[in-house]
Amino acid sequence: MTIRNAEVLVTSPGRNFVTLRITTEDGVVGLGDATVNGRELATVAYLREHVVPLLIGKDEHNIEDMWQFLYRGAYWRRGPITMAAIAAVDIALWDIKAKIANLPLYQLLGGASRIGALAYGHASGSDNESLFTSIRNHVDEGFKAIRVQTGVPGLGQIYGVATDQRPGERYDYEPAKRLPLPAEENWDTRAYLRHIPSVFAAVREEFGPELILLHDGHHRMTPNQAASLGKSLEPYDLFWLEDCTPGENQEGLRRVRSQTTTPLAIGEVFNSIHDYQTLITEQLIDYVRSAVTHTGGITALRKLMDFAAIYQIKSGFHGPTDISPVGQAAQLHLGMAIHNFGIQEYMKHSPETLEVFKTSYTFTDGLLHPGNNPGLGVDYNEELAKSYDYTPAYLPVNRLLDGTVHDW
Ligand code: CS2
Ligand code: MG
Repeated sequence: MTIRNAEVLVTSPGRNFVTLRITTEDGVVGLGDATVNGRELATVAYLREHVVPLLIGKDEHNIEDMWQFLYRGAYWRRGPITMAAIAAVDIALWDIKAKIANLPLYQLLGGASRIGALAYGHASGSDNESLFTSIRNHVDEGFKAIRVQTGVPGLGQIYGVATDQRPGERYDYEPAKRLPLPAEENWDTRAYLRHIPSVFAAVREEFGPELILLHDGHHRMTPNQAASLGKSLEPYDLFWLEDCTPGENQEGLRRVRSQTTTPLAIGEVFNSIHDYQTLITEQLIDYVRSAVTHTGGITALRKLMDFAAIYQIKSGFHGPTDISPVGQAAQLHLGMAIHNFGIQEYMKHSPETLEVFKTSYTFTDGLLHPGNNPGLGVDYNEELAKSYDYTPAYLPVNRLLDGTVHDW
């Protein structure tokens, strides 16, 4: 059997998504996610101009060969756009292989290693009161694990803080704004470092010791600042402190690791197993944050997790709304099968998005399950998708109070 057709589908139900649809000569369809937030059209062009012509007539069963062909054959390796394009092909081919086998994908990846995947949701508030409301909303929805982001006195809009929610209201935060230019946000790390420990003290006071809490430093601290925050958060028993310092400086984590026992998670902006070499072999992190879409697909992420398993490092796959339901389903299937699963990020997609992408995954008592439909279990409503035109959107840019550009 061979690949008869491959199409790059772009839609924007609330936010932009790029999906690759591969069809075999027998009409079996596979979907893959190639969404890179704020740079969507780059993967569209890479796929349409440089990858789709290479797929037609190829044997859809040879997933590893296809992966190597697209990675080594490109000569120019790695990077977010290349690896998202390869990921889209890889995910679609695994979807096809599982559909041909008439099995849910996790069965092909080794079967279920657990009854479900522990998931964490996003809670935020401009102050502690509104944060508590957001946390209660998530607890009421069944979340056992919650990421806490909060406003910082003196600073305006910052990362991860959605409009304050009323009781029962959905956390709705889309950082990529549909504007002609990136919005600029202000940042002051010292104000943040003074404020955050008091927030976790208040949350533990209000919700007790058992609720699983996570926090995202979003790449904003120096290694020494990250070490100091990690230490000051130790009394509040966080599941992890994420992206505490830019991960490109892998050695920088040695400083953090030597100063605190707060678990560390990194990797959502990484694109390759090579980005983790020092972090994993020196056990400088506890969780791999890569998303299947940005790391070359299921084939590559599974190898990364096998490497991490040797060092008892677990998964914490990146799952915000800019990972499409196709990408989320793919990493959920992988998360069900691998032994060293840690936790899955679950920022719920909008009702509009879930009308275009019909998913089979379920969320019960804090656990996600991919469902048992053949393949990924995601269908794409093309008619509806066509009604949502692509709309340029940018992630914000961050500036320190003196105007210096800083990590957003
Ligand atoms: C974040 C993301 O979910 C997370 O952990 O770091 O929301 C990130 O900001 C977005 O994916 C950027 O597109
Ligand atoms: Mg993050």
